[in-house]
Amino acid sequence: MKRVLSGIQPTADSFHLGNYLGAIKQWVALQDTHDAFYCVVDLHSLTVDVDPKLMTERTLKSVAQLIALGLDPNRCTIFVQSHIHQHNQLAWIMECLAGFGEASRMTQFKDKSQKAGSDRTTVGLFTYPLLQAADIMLYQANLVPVGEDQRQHIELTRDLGQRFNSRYGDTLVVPEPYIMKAGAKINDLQDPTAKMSKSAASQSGVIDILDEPSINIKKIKSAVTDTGREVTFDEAEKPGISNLITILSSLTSKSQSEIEKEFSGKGYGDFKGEVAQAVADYFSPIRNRSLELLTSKSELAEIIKAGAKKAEVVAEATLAKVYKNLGLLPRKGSE
Ligand code: AQP
Repeated sequence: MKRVLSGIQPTADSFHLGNYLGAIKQWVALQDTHDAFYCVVDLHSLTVDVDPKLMTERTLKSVAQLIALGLDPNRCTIFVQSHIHQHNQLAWIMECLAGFGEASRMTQFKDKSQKAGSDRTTVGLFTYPLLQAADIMLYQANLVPVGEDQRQHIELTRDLGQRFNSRYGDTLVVPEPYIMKAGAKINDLQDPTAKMSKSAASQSGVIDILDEPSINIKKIKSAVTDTGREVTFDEAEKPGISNLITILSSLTSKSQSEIEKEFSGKGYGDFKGEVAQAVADYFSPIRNRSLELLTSKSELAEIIKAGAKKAEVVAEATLAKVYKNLGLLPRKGSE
C-alpha cells in the first residue's frame, strides 16, 4: 500500500470549511486505499504566540474533530507531532540541506512575515517549511493531500528529497502533492478573493465547523456576492458566487452545471439559503460528535497514544537510515 501523510495545526478553536474541503475530506477517502498517517502539527503552531492552556485544549479538539469528520483510528494512524521527536531531528537535516535563498522564496513566509512585521516574525516561521518537509519524508509518504496554499511547500519537500538522494544515495521517498481541482482553495465569505483562514482579521467570512448551525447560516446568508443576479460559475467576474457554488457542489453530489441550472432565474437569495442549509445539515452531526468525543478525554488520549506508537516505528526507521547514509557515527550498542 502506498503511504499518505498530512497534518493540520491546532491554531484555532475549530477547523474551518476550507480545512475540511481542501484537505480533511481527502484524508478520509485516502484512509481506505493507503497506509495513512495524519498528525496534529502542534510544533508548527509554536511559530505564533502560544497560550499553553489553549494549546492543550485545541490539540484535543483537533483530534476529536478529525475523528468526527470521518478518520477512523483503526484505518489510519492519528498522532500528535510533538510526541515523535524524530520530526525535529530530521528537520535539522533539512535545514542543513536547504539554501537560504530557496527558503526565502516561500510565499507563505513572505505574506505572514509581512503581516506580522519583522519584530514579531520568528525564525520558526522561516524554517516552518523545512520542518514540514521532515514531517512528510520521515514517513516516506508517497502522497500529501493538502490545499492549494501548500503546493509550494510540497515542491520544496520534493527538491530536498531529490537533493538528499542524489548526494547520499536513495534514502527518502519523494512525495507527490494531492490537490483536488475543486475545493483546494475555499475563499473567505466576506473577501472572496482571499483564502478562508484561521488567522483572518475578521471571523465573519470564516465558517467554523464547530460553530452553532444558526451562526453559520447567518454568515452564509450575509456572504458578499457580486453584481448581477445569475447564479453562474465565473471566478474572475463572480468570485463570491463561484465560491458558494464550489462549497455547495463539494458538500452535495450536485455538479456546478446542475447548480447553475437549478438556480437559473431564481436570484442570489434562494441560492444562499440553499448553501446555508446544506452547510448546517452537513456539519451539525459532526459538531455534535466532536463535542461528545471531547467529554471522554481519556479515550482520546488512548487513541493519541496508540497513534504515536505506530508513528514512532516508521519515524525511527527513516531517521536511522538518514543518519547512516550521512555517515553519522552510530551510538555504541545501537547498530
Ligand atoms: N481556504 C482553504 N481552502 C482549502 N484548503 C485550505 N487549507 C487551509 N485553508 C484552506 C488546508 O487545510 C490544511 C490544514 O491547514 P493548516 O492548519 O495546517 O494551515 P493553514 O494552511 O495555515 O490554515 P489556515 O486556516 O490558513 O491558517 P492560518 O490562518 O494560520 O494560515 C492544509 O492542507 C491547507 O492547505
